[in-house]
Formats: sequence, structure tokens, C-alpha cells
Amino acid sequence: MRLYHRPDCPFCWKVRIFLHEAQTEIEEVFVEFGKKHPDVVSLNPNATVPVLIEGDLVIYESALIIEYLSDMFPQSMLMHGSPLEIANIRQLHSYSDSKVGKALFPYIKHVRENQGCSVDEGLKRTTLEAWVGIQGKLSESIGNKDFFSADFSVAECALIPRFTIAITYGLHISNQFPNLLDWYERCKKRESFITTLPRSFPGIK
Ligand SMILES: N[C@@H](CCC(=O)N[C@@H](CS)C(=O)NCC(=O)O)C(=O)O
Repeated sequence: MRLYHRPDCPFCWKVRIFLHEAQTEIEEVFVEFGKKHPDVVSLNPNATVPVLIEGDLVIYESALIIEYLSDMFPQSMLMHGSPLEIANIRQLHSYSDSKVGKALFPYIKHVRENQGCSVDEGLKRTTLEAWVGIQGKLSESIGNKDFFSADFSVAECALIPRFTIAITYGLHISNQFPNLLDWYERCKKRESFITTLPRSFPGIK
């Protein structure tokens, strides 16, 4: 199996956390920030990473890669539980990719592109408002559990990169949500987080 990925990309990072949790070794091809790898351009009509190659099969949407890996490695227990629990994991995965990603991205892009300059306070304020709203929903969803499902799952694989990126770019977890703060600390201690943490983030010294 070969994975084309950019270490700081949340879609790619999610796949790498999954692979680490599933204790699966793969061949990695690193793609640099701002550069297009020729294989990615020829393999993926969207020219985005991640791209997973398995024999003749090419998968280029991260959510589909996760579904494929979940089927391939059921023993990882990352997409595990009753149909209701699995639906909840999938819903959180989708929420992370779409809602959380979209709410944070304009501000993160702005910080990356204005390295060393003062940030747009209006953009920061509206992003923070959305970010607090997202944390409120996630705090309600996790309640007093250790993880969003019965154990560490695809929901964590997807959400942990988003939280880490938010924190790295100056958007912290609010003290209003101690259950999320505890959850994040719990996830940060895992080998899969420590091993896959990107060495650098664009625009951050
Ligand atoms: N929906 C896609 C989104 C992937 C995506 O947007 N990847 C970004 C990096 S985070 C990318 O490759 N952008 C194009 C580029 O950097 O050239 C997925 O889930 O795989």
C-alpha cells in the first residue's frame, strides 16, 4: 500500500493516525506544501492529497480511504459498534471534514499567508465564535465519555488533527468545555498522535 500525503494536511493526517492505530506499515510519499506531485496529478482528477494506492486501486477522497481501511482492518476497532454507534462515528467524521474544516480554514490560510504580520482581528473573532459553537456541539456529543464512541475511533482520527491545527494557529480549547480539554489531553498521549504529529506547520515558526 502506498500513501501520497502532506504531513500537516488534516485529511492526510487523519489517515496516518488510522494506519498507526491499525499497526499497518505502508510506503509513504511526502508531498510538499504548495507543490503538486506529478503522480498525484495523474492519479487524482482533483489533484489533492491524500491518495492511497493498493495494487491497481486508486482511492483519492480521504473519507473513502478511511472507509476502505476500516473494511480492510476491522481488528483496528476504529469503526466499531452497533449500526447506531457506527453511524455516529461517520457523522462526526463528516462534521470534522466539512463543518470544522470550513470554519477554521479561512483564518488558518490568513495566518499562513501573513506570517509575522498582525492578524485580521475581525476574521479571528468570527472564527473564534464558530470554533466555540463547534466545541459546544462536540462537548455535548462526548458528554462524560472518554472518547466520542465506546473507544478511540475514526471520530478521533478526524477530529484530533483539526484541534491540533486550531491550537497551533492560536485558537485554543475553551475552559467552558473541560470534557473536551480532558479528551484532547488523553488523545495527545497516544503513540499514534506522537508519531504522526507534523514536524512543522506552514506559516508557524
Ligand atoms: N475532499 C478531499 C480534500 C483533500 C484536500 O483538500 N487536500 C489538500 C491538502 S489539505 C490538497 O491536496 N490541496 C491541493 C494542494 O495542496 O495542491 C479529501 O478528503 O481527500
